[in-house]
Amino acid sequence: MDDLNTLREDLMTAVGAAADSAALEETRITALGKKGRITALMKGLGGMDPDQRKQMGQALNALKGEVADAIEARKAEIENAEIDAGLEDDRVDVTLPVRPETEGRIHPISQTIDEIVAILGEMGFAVAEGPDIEDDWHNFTALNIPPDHPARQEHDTFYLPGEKDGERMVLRTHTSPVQIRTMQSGEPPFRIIVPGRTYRCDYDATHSPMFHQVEGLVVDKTTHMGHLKGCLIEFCRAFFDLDDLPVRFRASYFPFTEPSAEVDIGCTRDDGQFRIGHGDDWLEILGCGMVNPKVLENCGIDPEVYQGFAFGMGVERLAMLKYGIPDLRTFYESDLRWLKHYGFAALDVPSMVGGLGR
Ligand code: 2NL
Repeated sequence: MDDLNTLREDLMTAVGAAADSAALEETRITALGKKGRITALMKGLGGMDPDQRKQMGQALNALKGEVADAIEARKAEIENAEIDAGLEDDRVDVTLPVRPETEGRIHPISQTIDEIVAILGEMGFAVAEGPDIEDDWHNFTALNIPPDHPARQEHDTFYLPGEKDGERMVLRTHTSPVQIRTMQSGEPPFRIIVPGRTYRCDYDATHSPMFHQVEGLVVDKTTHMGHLKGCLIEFCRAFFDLDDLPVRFRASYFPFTEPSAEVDIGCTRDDGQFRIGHGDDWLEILGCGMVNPKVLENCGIDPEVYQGFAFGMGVERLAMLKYGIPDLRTFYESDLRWLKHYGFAALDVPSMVGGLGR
């Protein structure tokens, strides 16, 4: 029995000292395994006389149960400790900086369109879109550009091969056909802007065969030239983020507006270097006018009841001026180094660029 007490102490000490699951399993095998110390003693019961066997058998069974219970208890302890350690290791440090990721850039054309739309959207314009392939009537005739009009030559039109309903289709030379479609299919008042791709057969340092425009149109019963001027002066100042930017309207001609004007902003120019803002020079940035009554009539709107103003701007030109991009052709070369330099981070959201109501 003394031997058993020593064995109990030995085994209990070993169980208590087992530091992990593997050590505990080893202790279990030492005690209760096929060749374990308790197992060996049990095998010896056969050679004992009945009284001794009964006594020893009970003692051994009790010891076996005690050791097994101790192992189970220790096992639970170890497992809990292991889970705790795992949780400790896995803890997330929310103060760590984010991992660097290769990030895309917003193309300056997209950025500029987003900025223009943000400013005019805040004024109450809705965005309208339409097809890049147009028929002659929506691109020209409805806009008071009849077949023999000299403006047709100036437009360097791309014609599609073949004919549809007996006429050649064109790649739209401006976004105006979208305003025509909007006026034809809806009821005034209209307050829309139309950003989109436009096409002209021309290619040099300042012309790309595909380029972008944003046009605007307001039609209502009392719309007048004061609205046109207020809207565009405010637009120019918000877009270039200059409260006191000088803006002037210079008489011009477009077949679809009467009267027509070009809008210039103040700038300075010293030996090639120029700066937008106060100065002794002017820079043309967009065209505009009161919608020609013939255009309203072509769209089924009574020009005796309604009048409107319209404007159009070239996105590439505005992007080049605002962001100092010297060569138009680089916009479409898809050079990643260029895009990294001139592009914008996706989080620079132009929610209200510069800002109306500053
Ligand atoms: C420019 C000038 C302009 C328009 C576009 C327009 C559209 C309709 C009716 C009347 Cl449906 N006008 N658009 C008017 C004046 C100027 O664009 O220099 N664009 C780059």
